[in-house]
Amino acid sequence: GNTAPHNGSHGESADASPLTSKWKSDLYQSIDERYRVVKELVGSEKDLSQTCIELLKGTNLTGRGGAGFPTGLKWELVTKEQAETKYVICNADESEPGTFKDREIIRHAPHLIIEGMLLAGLTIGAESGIIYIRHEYGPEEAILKQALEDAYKQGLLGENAAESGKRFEVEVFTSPGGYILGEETALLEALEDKRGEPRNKPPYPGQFGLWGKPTLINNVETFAVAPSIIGNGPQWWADQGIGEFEGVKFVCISGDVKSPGVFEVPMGTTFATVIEMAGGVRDNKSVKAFLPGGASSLFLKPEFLETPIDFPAVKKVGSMLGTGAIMIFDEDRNLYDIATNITRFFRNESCGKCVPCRVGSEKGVAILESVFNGEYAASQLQVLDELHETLEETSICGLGQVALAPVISMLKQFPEEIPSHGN
Ligand code: L3W
Ligand code: SF4
Repeated sequence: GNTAPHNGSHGESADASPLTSKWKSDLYQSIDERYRVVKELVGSEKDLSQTCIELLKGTNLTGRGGAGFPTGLKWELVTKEQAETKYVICNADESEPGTFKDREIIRHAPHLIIEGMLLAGLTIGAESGIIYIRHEYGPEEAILKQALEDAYKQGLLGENAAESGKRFEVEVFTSPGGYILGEETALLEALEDKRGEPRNKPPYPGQFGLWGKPTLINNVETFAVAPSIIGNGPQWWADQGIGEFEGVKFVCISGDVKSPGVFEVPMGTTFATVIEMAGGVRDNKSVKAFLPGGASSLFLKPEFLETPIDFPAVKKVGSMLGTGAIMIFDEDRNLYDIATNITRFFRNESCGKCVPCRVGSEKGVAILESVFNGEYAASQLQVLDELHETLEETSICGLGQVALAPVISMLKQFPEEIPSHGN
């Protein structure tokens, strides 16, 4: 792969993001190199569909929305579906607390997302793509619309997309708002103008998606890295990581660090290194705990800060990399309070479709608050284990399944944080 240093200049954005200098040249192509991959592929003799699937399957790329389903396999499954109409959807409804990487990618490299969607459309045999964006991302939506206009002007999108002889169009849809609408099937319901509640899965959107048609849904970051992988090959992707770890990851770091922000890091970088990149812990305090992958992940002790950033590696130490949203809590933070607040968030965002999640998340918050206020003895917290088990087994979507997991991980690992009130 071409790893020659690039000065990061990309044409139109004068906004000096802290992110800019952290991007690698191969991902962050200059304006002249835009849409290089799709143009090369369309111009070659290769079967574009088969090539894209093979190259993606040749890597360990997994979905960057947090759940980590293998990307190449997803593209292949949707390709194999027999249907006249298929859709490509980019999930830009970034709402997981602590997660703001997709916003940076949209701001600084919208053309990579469009190229990724176009490659996906030509691969699976879809003629339309939709970017589903959260409504608070107004400035980013404007950037995307400008980039789409440019892509149409260049002939990348339209009746004969990139001179492929095939039609591919992309439009932006603004989410009506709400965390749960980022769940892929709730997102589909919202697009169909229905109440935004998750559907039962299976069938997965790959089989039964928008208007019942096979639909490929990927996260912003997944689409943005796909062209580089397809253009440079699996070995290049593997080489981007440190040692045995493959590829790159966009991480967001927030909480008690001096300069919260988004960084593109090689897989295998440690959490401790990302803290350093963010200027270190605020006021030179020490870390009491951290969340490696957003509000849905499990709390980890500081001894795990040396864990390499990688999906299996974080799983091995008992949490998950999720969306790559690293939240740092210093020695003076009250973890009970923080974990209760996370539980409140899920309680508030529960769509109410299933009873265990609707009632259970409320019950969880009530128990946590009662112990905090001294109305219940701390021993009551044991009930949360059973409640979590019920929610995990009976909730139809990820929200209910993980609603109580972070607080339970906190209680188990940091029992000293539990309010005692002398009992
Ligand atoms: C075909 C199969 N496709 C799975 C597809 C599925 C989906 C993807 C992952 O997210 C996570 C949770 C929370 N044939 C398939 C298949 N798929 N099996 O793979 O599916 P799944 O069900 O594992 O997860 P999910 O519902 O996509 C749940 C996390 O999301 N979360 C919050 C996320 C917030 C953001 C954000 O703001 N950006 O991502 C909250 O619950 O941790 O792990 O495409 O169709 N056999
Ligand atoms: Fe709605 Fe919760 Fe059920 Fe998900 S688990 S569908 S958020 S009630």
